[in-house]
Amino acid sequence: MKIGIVCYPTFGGSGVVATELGLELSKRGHEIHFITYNQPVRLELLGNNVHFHEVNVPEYPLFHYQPYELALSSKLVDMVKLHNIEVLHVHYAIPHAYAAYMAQKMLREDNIYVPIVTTLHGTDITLVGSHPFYKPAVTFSINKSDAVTAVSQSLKDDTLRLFDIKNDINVVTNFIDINKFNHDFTDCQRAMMATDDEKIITHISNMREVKRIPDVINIFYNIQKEIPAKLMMVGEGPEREPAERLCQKLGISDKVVFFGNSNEIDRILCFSDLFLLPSKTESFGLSALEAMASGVPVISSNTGGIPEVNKEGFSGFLSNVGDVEAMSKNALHILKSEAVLKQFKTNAKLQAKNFDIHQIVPKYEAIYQDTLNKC
Ligand code: GMT
Repeated sequence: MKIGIVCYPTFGGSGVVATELGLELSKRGHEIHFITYNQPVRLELLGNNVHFHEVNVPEYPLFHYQPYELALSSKLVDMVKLHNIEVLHVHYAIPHAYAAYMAQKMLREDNIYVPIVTTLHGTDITLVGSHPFYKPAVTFSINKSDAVTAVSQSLKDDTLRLFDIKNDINVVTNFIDINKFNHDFTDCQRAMMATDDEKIITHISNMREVKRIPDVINIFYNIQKEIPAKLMMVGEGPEREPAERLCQKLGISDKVVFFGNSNEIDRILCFSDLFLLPSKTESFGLSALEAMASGVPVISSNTGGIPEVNKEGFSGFLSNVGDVEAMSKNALHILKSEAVLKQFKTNAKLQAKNFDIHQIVPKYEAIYQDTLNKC
């Protein structure tokens, strides 16, 4: 199939999922066209069946806001015509499904029908979508898609609760290429980050308020009071600076490393002992899955789709949002005993295998085929 993929090309989970999906589909013989405003961050290899088409938004002083959706719709029309794209897979209802619908209507004028598959990732539903201002556009975009998927059962339930949805929603969970994370790096740089007796705790996110960054710092503060430990903070976002100030205030700055955005998540996870994800909400929690695939147990909140990913008492522990004390206690339970830590590391890897890319991607292929059969 010739498949157009529209996503946010940033470090966020939805962009990562869209990119990994496109790459895997290309390996399976499909021709993939990424259509977005920047080359997706994890898209390193362009080749015969992987193409990137940049959406340019011309700057007109007349416009107070430059119309990205309009530029995207026009680009989609042009690319569908030029490359005979058969299916558009858009990640996020707004603005991507919305723009794709406009493209679909324009293409209809030339008797071309291209089905739209929309994947919901969470932020558009739980945070942005539920804002009354966007509700009509989100509802419309979902209902007008030819197929809709959600990355967890919890996100599907939230969508049905918050919006008046007439379409079926298929749960197709996020996935991971286990082999990519099954590393035995000969150059795993643990020794550069910590001494042998120190445990390494890691958090990866775009450091927005929803990630509850102060909880990450406070959990680590409690951990390091009892055992030697270091904290690796990976990612950029508005909560980074306040977090650095909190570390200073608590007197733990020398034990916390802020990396900024990284394309080498696997290299950081390879020396991590524990992953923290105390978010206020997560439709899925891809970073937790990436940690588990690297054999890193997860201490998380029990909200949204996280319980579908992290299994209580097996791959880690889950607590109520904001319960820093319980999360610290559980973290110490895992970290204090080498035997317990070893068991949780093994379990984390086992749990991650349930989300193997090779089991999940055929589900998308079946959905694409189904929409084509209905054309
Ligand atoms: O919240 C983020 O880190 C970014 C956001 C995104 O749009 O990329 O992540 C959402 O989609 C990911 C991939 O499906 C999920 O793993 C995240 O849980 C989800 N974030 C939220 O629901 C807050």
